[in-house]
Amino acid sequence: SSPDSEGVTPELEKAGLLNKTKIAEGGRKLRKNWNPSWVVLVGNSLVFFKDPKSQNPDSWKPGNSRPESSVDLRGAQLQWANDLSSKKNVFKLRTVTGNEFLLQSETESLIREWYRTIQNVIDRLDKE
Ligand code: I3S
Repeated sequence: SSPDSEGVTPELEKAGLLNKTKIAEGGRKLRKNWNPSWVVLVGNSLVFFKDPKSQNPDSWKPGNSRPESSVDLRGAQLQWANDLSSKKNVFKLRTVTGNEFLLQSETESLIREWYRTIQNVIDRLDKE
């Protein structure tokens, strides 16, 4: 049988490199610090990896590398946020706990695809 025959490993929905900054923690505003981040959408979570060495499709698997942080998408909100940055193609992700992130790509099609995929997960969780 396959290693995941019991369904313990959640489905990998999407992974890629985006620019990321956290702008609020628990509702408290933070100073921006943009950095490239390897972003993985898996199950109900968006997982961020800092280490460039971990930028491969197996990175998200348990034990393969340590995530910088992880966001629970249940109840989260997405909105385009070009007003919050001088950069183009920016959206804001806000968690139920009041953590806020900006995610950005120079490639419009790529950031649109991320927005759509994350919104689909949020919508799916809203219906549960
Ligand atoms: O919204 P802000 O505060 O103008 O964001 C810029 C600053 O955070 C800036 O950092 P310092 O104020 O520490 O120098 C960043 O380097 C910029 O990238 C931020 O603006 P953008 O427009 O890139 O989100």
